[in-house]
Amino acid sequence: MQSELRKKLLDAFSNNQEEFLSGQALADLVGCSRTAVWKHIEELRKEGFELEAVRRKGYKIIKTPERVTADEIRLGLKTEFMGRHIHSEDVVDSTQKVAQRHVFEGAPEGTVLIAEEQLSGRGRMDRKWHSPKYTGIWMSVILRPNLPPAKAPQLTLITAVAVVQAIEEMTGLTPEIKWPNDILLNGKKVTGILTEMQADADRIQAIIIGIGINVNQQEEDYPEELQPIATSLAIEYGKKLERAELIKVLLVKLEKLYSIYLDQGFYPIKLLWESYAISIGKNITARTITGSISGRALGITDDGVLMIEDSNGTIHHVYSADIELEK
Ligand code: BT5
Repeated sequence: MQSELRKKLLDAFSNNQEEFLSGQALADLVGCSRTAVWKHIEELRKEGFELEAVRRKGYKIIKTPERVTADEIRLGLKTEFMGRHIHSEDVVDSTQKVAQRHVFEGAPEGTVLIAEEQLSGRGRMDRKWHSPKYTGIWMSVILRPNLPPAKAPQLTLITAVAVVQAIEEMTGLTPEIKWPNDILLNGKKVTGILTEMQADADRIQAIIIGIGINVNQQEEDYPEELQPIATSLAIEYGKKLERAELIKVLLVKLEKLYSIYLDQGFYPIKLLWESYAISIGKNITARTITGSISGRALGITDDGVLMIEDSNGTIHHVYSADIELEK
């Protein structure tokens, strides 16, 4: 009933786009009281609609929220399985959590969960991921590769290459990858990837790849502590982007790279990954849970593990860490 009223209200605005509609006119068109109209207008505002209100003239919608719906993504999506099952929600705690529920219910490979806003978006080690409404791409992809759990980190690297290629195609900008999961433009983070796994001792049951892309934020949209380290495509490219379009391009790239990986192994991906990586050949410090290792980043192994050579010539294999580049 409520949504029926909302639909009628939106129809009334759509059919009279150039005009202001008074509360009474809207109430007549929709068939409800003026108080009900007013309540729905407040709801629309909360959803991101901008309405101009002029005394004695009424209301006019001047801007609609830039929603991304599952239907919009399905329309013209050129993939075989990636994103063929897609669920979009307005507000979630974390798309990773929503994905976990779908995994549990048997969601097929390539299932995608997206949300307009995350209230508890997370990064690695339970760090927070800032995910404000309508500006970014907050999505999780479910994969079910028939692989041993040790291979899971490779999926982060495959995804990073797919994101870089998608951004390249949409903007002409070439982001850089900072091992293992940061994608940077002009040294600031534009995308973070979080790979989580459900596995038996020797087989992966499901991998959930969380991808957070800052698309249309402006600098002031970030909390102060993120402003020096975070950026968005709109900031770097100078123009807002259609998020649905970027998602579609990304799903195509991801499907392609993932299929290459399943057919030919990690080597072709490794070559691509290294061509976009900033840390290779540089002096870096890797902070791991057990301590720090400083030295020269040699590259990644065929399994996606980072190799660092310290000043004694010892080569360390790093599976998980935060990387700092030496200036
Ligand atoms: C990551 O973690 O970079 C992984 C982020 C994954 C987010 C996606 S969104 C969809 C899915 N659902 C989720 O709940 N998560 C995934 P990490 O490397 O730990 O980096 C986290 C750090 O990045 C934070 O501690 C901040 O310093 C910084 N940060 C937080 N929000 C940011 C943002 N929007 N842009 C850039 N940096 C951010």
